[in-house]
Amino acid sequence: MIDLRSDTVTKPTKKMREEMLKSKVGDDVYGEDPTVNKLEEKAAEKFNKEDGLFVPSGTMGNQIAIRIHVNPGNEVILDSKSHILNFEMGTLSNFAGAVPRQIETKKFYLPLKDTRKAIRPKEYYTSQTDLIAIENTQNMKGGTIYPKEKIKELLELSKKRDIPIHIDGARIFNSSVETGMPVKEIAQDVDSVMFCLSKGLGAPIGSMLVGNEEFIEEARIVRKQLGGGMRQVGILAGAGLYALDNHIERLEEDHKKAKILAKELNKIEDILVTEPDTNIVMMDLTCSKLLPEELIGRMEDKGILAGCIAPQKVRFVTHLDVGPEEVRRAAKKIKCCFSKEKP
Ligand code: TLP
Repeated sequence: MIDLRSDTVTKPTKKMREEMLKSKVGDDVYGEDPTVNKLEEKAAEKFNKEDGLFVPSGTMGNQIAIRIHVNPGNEVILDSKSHILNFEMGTLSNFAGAVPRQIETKKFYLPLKDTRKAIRPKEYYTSQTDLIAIENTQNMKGGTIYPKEKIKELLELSKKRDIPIHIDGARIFNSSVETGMPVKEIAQDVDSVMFCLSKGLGAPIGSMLVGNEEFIEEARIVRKQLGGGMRQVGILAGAGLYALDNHIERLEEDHKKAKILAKELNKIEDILVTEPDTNIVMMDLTCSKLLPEELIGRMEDKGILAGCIAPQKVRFVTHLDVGPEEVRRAAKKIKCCFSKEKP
């Protein structure tokens, strides 16, 4: 099977497993796991933030941040296509008591004017806006990079109106590698960032939260409330450290593979595939006779896995475990799935 459902499917490499095996461990709830401590320091350093926290998943990282930034009943401004809103099971409302104020936009950023309008007035009888959450790269928008100048605009607004900004940076290293901008620059002055070790970076489990000391101190408490306090978890932190040391630059290869795939798929009639910024290729089937579910079934019969994460759209994600030749092979087979007769 050529698995292009997500970059979450990557398996730890032999070298990563060796590193995991060597990792020193301790009880992290007591703060005694040396490998976790090292990983948290390293993450904070990379982002030029005061501190970091290892969390089991990206969802938990985002939700901890929302819980800290937002008072129950208050609002978080986010894109209507954001992962936080669409794929985190309503946890922002269920756990943090936050009200989503979503902005519908076809752009690859939150337009300043719309964001300003979405901020609630400072009246005691309305919910207040406590957070702006952005995503970089943007999953449902085909792995697009959130433009740095647009983050700057939001930061000015956020300072003026005293509203923190959180980045769901599950794939922020893809954005960094593609733009050549270090993550500390992308996330400069932003209040908190979550990034995933378990996606393109290839670790089996784990995400990180970074922010100031006070934020991370609170995050540690909220993580424990959620049952996310882990014990001898250095074996996983070891994988994370290995990923940060060895798997960042190689993300460029995933982007190249995505471009190859997109170019080939674009030759198919009646479908639309835009040139990917990073490692996510979105195929729009609106004008095709084939339904996404049908295509997915046909592809599966030919040994190719992909996902349908939005209406009329099929998503392909390139990653560490799929080489360029496999991607080319996949493209050929996918093309056959569009021939009139069921292949
Ligand atoms: N995304 C997964 C699915 O949930 C859709 C994927 O396959 O892409 N933020 C963003 C932008 C994400 O894409 C994801 C995972 C998360 C947060 C959550 O991370 P996990 O899966 O570790 O909870």
